[in-house]
Amino acid sequence: MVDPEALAARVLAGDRAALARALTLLDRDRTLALRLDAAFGRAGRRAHTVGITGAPGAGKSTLVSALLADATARDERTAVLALDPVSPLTRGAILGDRLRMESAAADDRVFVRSMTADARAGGLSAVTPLAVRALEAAGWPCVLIETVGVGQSELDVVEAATTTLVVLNPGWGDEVQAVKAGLMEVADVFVINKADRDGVDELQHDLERLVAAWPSARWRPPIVRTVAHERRGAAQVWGAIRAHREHLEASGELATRRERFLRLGLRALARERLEAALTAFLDSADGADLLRRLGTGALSLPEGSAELAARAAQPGAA
Ligand SMILES: Nc1nc2c(ncn2[C@@H]2O[C@H](COP(=O)(O)OP(=O)(O)OP(=O)(O)O)[C@@H](O)[C@H]2O)c(=O)[nH]1
Ligand SMILES: [Mg+2]
Repeated sequence: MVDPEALAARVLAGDRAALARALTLLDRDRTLALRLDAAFGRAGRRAHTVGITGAPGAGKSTLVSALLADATARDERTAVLALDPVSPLTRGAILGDRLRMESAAADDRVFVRSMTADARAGGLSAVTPLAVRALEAAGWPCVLIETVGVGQSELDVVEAATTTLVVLNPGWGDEVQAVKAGLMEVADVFVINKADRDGVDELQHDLERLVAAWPSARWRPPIVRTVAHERRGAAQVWGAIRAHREHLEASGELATRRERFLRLGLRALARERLEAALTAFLDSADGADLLRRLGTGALSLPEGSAELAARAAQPGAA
């Protein structure tokens, strides 16, 4: 049996092993996770979270490694959360990333953790805020969040970050325009990675045109060029992150970003509760009655679903 208060106290004291354990338990034992989170929330600590998104293979993990190296050289502490949606197709590649990044984690100024959750069930959306709050409680001032894949739930997660980096590559053809379109909206900083390749100026030009067309009141995302595997441009990316942070503080938007993050957590955890309540109601005698009335045609599907929603949400339902 894990004592949540004792574990939370160790996390708050900066014990790395306790933090690793708490993160493992988050997705395995949601009841315990919620008790840990209550203790973490009371501590009131905050981190700057940096979401890193982009098409598969854009160089997100390599960029994270470069950012870690640059931060450590300045003696800054940085945590990394690598989020893997459960997908049998990508398992191999993700494992490779994990091993590469975790080799950097021998340094006590770095904490790297990958977490897996079923994105289809919205698991990623619930795990992310809980994990970020655990890292904040442990005193990590900055958390880099890398997601794999560009599905809606991954985008939600990244969008809940304080600053979102969108990683692009030169020479992308029309086939990726659709992906790019989904990513553009969430960008606070554009990173042109693989700037050692042809087509950098063209991509920069396209991005500049895109940004110029945005409403003038809106933050203009800086465009930074990187060659991540050579660590080129990492310092400039940190500079852009700092500039965005200063903008958020000066404009008062920092509070809005925090609220966006908390909303994500609230919705994801509430959705889990509602799902559980729906299942419990359908499995009860009242649920069987509802299904029977639906089966005989006494009730339509819209009527049945309205009744289900209303009755499952009642305290003490089922
Ligand atoms: N030429 C060049 N190659 C790079 C650069 N950055 C990364 N790569 C290579 O691009 C490949 C993909 O890099 P990753 O960092 O795994 O990309 P990712 O975006 O994390 O990929 P997923 O996690 O699978 O979505 C690797 O072979 C890297 O070595 C760069 O700046 N220039
Ligand atoms: Mg990766």
